[in-house]
Amino acid sequence: MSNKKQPIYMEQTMRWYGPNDPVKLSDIRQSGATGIVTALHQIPNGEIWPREAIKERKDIIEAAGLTWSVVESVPVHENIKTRSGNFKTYIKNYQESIRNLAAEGIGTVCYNFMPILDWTRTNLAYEVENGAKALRFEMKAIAAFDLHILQRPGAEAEYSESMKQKAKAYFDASNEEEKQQLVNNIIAGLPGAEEGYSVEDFQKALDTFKDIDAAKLGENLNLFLDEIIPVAEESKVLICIHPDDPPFPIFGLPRVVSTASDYDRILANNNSPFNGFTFCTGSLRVRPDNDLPAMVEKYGEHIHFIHLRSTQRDEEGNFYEANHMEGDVPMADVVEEIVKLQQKIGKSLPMRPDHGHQMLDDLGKVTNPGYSAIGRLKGLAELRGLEIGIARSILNQ
Ligand code: DNO
Repeated sequence: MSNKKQPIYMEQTMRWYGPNDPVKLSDIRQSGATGIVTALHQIPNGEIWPREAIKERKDIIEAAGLTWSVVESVPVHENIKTRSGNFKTYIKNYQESIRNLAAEGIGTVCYNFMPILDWTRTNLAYEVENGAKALRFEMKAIAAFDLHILQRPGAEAEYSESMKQKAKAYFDASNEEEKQQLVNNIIAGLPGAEEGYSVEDFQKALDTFKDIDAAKLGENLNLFLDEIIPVAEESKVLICIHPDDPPFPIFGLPRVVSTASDYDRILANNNSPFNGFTFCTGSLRVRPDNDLPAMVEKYGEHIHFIHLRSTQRDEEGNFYEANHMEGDVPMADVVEEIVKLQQKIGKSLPMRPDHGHQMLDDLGKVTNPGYSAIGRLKGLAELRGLEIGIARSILNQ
């Protein structure tokens, strides 16, 4: 026994939305997680995160016996994505927030570069076959919103005839309350999204991207990183971009972090070890062309943070969030690559079990969609066991 090598395991973390989260730090502690992933959601997008506010939040986390491991997210202001308005000030503010986080000892920052909307789902209570509830993305619901509620100019040309028919049927069969629910689900802002919109404001926000295609947005991301990564290096803060969710264009908006070639482009611009990725398996695997174990192997040294969850897709682009060990994500293969990576780099990577079904007692509670306690606890328990089993079998044969 004694001559067995001690494997390096992932750092188990959970997302916490701050003092108003119905899932308390004490609940998270009981899950066995040791790290917290959170953000100062009260600070308006674009403003500097003051050192005192960071310290105050960190103290609350530490008083609960936990560590603030990762910031998810310091949001990127829309003006930075379009390089318009006050973008220069917002970039300076972002640099300052990184320095302030570093000064408080927080060394990993997640962000995304999705225009206007953060993650998008159409149904937040899709009942799976055992009665638990999952998050779902349905193409015909997106098209119904786009064509019949938003009535976005040019949208007609972006859907096939059969999708247009399905969208019309879906819209006609929905009552007012259901239509309102759909609007809220799509544009009011899911947990963690720092912006919410009315239908009118949403169209105005879309208009700000009318001259920005994927090439331009990719360039704007590079220009942002040109200014952020040197500060990250100086402050020793790992910066990690979350993939697009879903990883294909919606509402005519460009996407720049959906595939391995997007990863290549980001690293070709700046290959610093501080420039990296939040490897979100559930988001990436909505595209069948993303080979997740191969991506861990290839980009491993730039993977600074891991979201483990699964999705189940169909040919039309619909998907729902499957149990962590089911669906299209080959979870055991992914975890095996992560185990190998950690031994290779000699470092434990922070991981959170992403989302989870609303189940058991949580079905009767008000929860943040995707972030109820029990579903994530189940995910974490399964992932922890999977990792231990794999590490033992590949490292101690
Ligand atoms: C959803 C999350 C995203 C993510 C951001 C990162 O559950 O994974 O909201 O936090 O896109 O900036």
